[in-house]
Amino acid sequence: MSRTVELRSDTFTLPTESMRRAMATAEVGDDVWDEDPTVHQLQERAADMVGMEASLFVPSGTMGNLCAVLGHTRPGDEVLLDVESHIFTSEVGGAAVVGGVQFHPLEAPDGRLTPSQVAAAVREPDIHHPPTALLCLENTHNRNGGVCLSPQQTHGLAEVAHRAGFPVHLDGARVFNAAVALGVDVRELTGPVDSVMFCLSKGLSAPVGSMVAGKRDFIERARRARKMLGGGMRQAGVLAAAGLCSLNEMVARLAEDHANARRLALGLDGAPGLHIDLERVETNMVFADLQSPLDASQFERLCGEEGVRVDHATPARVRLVTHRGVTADDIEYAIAAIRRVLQNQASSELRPTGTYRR
Ligand code: TLP
Repeated sequence: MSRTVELRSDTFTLPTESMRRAMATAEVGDDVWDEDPTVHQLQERAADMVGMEASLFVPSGTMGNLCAVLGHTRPGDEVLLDVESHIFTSEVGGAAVVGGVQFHPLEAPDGRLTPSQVAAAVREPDIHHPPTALLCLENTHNRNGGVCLSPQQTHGLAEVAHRAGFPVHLDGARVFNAAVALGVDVRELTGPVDSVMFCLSKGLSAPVGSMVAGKRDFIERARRARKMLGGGMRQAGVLAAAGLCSLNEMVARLAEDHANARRLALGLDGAPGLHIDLERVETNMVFADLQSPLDASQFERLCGEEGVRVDHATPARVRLVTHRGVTADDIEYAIAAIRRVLQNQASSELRPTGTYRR
């Protein structure tokens, strides 16, 4: 195999040389005792970047979202979110299991909830009802193709929640992708919400870790939740050092990943048996719908044989994600390989059924 182009996820990014150097020399302490200076530095820097009072370093985005929901709710509360959100589909129902909350999923066909939809879902105070206690948003929206919520849209949604008296948590695993794509300061996307989780370990290339940010008292509750979940790490400064490099060195370059995603989408546009909605390629993700008899798992396998790793999102949809480990040249290679897979499939479909094949 001449090369492998890894398009399954931006979670495959490897740490940079600068991260490895910073990790090797990081000053550390016991972070469960709140005595790790590098973790402190990361938490201050992260809070400042997203315009929040405080932040908390957590091992993963999943734990970060869970700490946030636990920090905002009590058992029996109801959480509004969209039906395709990562918290609802891909976090093993953790907030329901551990936090005893009830999810109230809303349909957002294009990945963006609307204020009127949220307003209509808020429960009236009534002895029969679980109290609506939290709205969760996602920016960029993973399962809807990496599309962005604008500052105005975020503001409009948050306003509904705040008027009804409950907070908003943003699953901003890729909120820096959104900020770069929209050309705004990330604070414009986090300013309207009460808490945000974002990942250091995706496009920002750190080996491990995510941040939860919000008001100081909320972060104290999230910190207790993190301890309960077993996420209290000891000399975590070794990891936080890489996270600082992510925030200081890796944000602006996300634009390259977006340009590569667009190049990939344009290069595949019109390929036989594949449909890509180019309008939805806003950041580093390309979702392609298969219109041939190939299902997504077969497509995934055939692309893998050509050295291009893609992931299936549904039985008829595949996801391709660009990141620092994928060059513009890799994109050209991937376009040619994927077109070859589709072309081979199209020609085999043309063969009459029941004929002898060597
Ligand atoms: N997403 C992963 C997979 O779980 C699908 C990926 O490869 O995209 N929020 C969003 C929007 C996410 O996309 C993810 C991870 C998370 C939260 C959870 O982060 P981790 O993987 O660090 O727990």
